[in-house]
Amino acid sequence: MSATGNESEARAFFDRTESELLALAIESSRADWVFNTFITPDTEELASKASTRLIAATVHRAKEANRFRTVPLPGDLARKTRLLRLSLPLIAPPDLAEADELVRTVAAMQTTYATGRHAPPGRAEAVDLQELSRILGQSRNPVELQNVWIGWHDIARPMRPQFTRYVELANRGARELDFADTGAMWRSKYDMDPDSFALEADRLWAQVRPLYRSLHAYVRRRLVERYGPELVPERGPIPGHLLGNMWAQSWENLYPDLAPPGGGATYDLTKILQGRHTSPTDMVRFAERFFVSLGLDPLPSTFWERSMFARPRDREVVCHASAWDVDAVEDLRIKMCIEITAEDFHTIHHELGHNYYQRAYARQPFLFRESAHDGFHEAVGDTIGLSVTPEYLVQVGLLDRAPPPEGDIGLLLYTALQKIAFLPFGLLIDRWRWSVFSGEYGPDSYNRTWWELRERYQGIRPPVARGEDAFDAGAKFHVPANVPYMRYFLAHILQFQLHRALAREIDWTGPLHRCSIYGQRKAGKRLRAMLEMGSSREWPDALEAIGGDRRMEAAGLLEYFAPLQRWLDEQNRGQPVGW
Ligand code: X8Z
Ligand code: ZN
Repeated sequence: MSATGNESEARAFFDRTESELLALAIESSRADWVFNTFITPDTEELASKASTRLIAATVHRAKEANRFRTVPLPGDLARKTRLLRLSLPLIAPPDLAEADELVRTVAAMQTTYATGRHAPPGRAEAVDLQELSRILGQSRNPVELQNVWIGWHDIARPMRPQFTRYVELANRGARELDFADTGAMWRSKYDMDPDSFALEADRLWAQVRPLYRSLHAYVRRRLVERYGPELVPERGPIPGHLLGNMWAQSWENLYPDLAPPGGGATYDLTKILQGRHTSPTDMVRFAERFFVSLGLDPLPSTFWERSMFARPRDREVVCHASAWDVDAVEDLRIKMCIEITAEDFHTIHHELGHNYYQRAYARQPFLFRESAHDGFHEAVGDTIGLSVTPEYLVQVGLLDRAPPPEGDIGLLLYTALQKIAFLPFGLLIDRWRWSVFSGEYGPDSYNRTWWELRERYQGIRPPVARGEDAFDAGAKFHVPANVPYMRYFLAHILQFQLHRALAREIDWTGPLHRCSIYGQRKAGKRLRAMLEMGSSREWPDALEAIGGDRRMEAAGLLEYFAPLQRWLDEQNRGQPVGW
């Protein structure tokens, strides 16, 4: 067949396929929304059914599209041929019973996670993850912390056999589409071969690892002072229940204990928001106004009518924050159990970043309604969050006066506890899952290997010995929910790269951590150009559209934290670093 024959055949095929998959994706999204905001056996079943239908159709069409893989096609069609088989994070086996079992298993694990409860010491009734997280963030009583940590991690025990079966069936699905396993499928989404991507992640980690080790050493020393060397080894890994977060993935709740002596007079955004009786809706309005200040449109009225901002009292929901574009055009929503805290203020910006991305690429064909790669999706809202500077808070009336630059080490330390502490965690979740999917880590060593990686990358250990009867990876949302995690590692590096690119766009000459693009239409235009591309081009093109670079690099991050790195080096002089 002639090239033009291939081209017109392929074009007709993708037109048909995209409208078919769009309809199924919307159906699945609606069912999933109802499941996520009203968990019952019925909604679990309906959501599973709709998801199974979408997966089956995607597999069917992806196999048909195999015939285009070896013929020359114009750029857009060649790209669609590549993206179709990568469009879902879960592929089911062809056998209908097995497909059904796989999708139901994932839904069941999600329900277990979302409905997990534990009664902390001295409390008669069991409480949810939010309440347990509050205790973990605020208590400094190691007995209570350990109890709450174990209580939550134990909710994942029953997932172990389900997870084992899920790995088996998901791999069977991925092989149907010619991937070695589900991990290889996840790693194939970055416009390079899966092995090169693994090396790329390592390359980025090597750039930021020294800063993480410095932060770890400083934090460990302060924790030794608080809890004593019996609990916190002076040269070893830190017990994970003492870092202010259930997964030790970000440590900003420890800030009051860690603030630079004398120089840490910053401000407490949580106190400010609570003092002003800010409502969840007010918090979302702040974030929306930021995007609008860049020249983007206000959110549609349906966003305010259909979003879920608070945990309902009368039903089980998935509280883990997420952003939705239910009709893949205008029906944007977020689902969050908002608390009036600085942490949730940032998470709201994160979620609206997703919504604004979704809306910007809504005019692309269905298969390009995605981010450049998934790290970009996770980075956009966080990039805006980096512009929540003291000067910005003054501008929007949340702060009377910006603190003097002497307080900047405090500010940087706070941000590092949020974002530098996160990096090894962001990396290791999928380092672990890739090895699980490849069969290198089997069910008989799930927990041992999990803790080996936690220790190697993060330098933390569990509060008590955890055997193979536990399934501690399952106590983190994205594992039972089958959400790939490397995207967050990438986003934590990329957001500084994007922030620096936008700072340059507005000719910013001050320190990066004091730069806010609030109200800067010129920066908004750049951002928008990148967002509107969706996944129509390879991600280096998107990166170039915003800042000129074609590679992901940690240079922006390292520049942002350079003053803190110097300060940490001084603090750590003569002290043990590493574990
Ligand atoms: O899951 C999220 C977002 C939704 S995409 C709230 N994040 C990761 C997490 O909570 O573990 C954002 C940062 C990392
Ligand atoms: Zn996100």
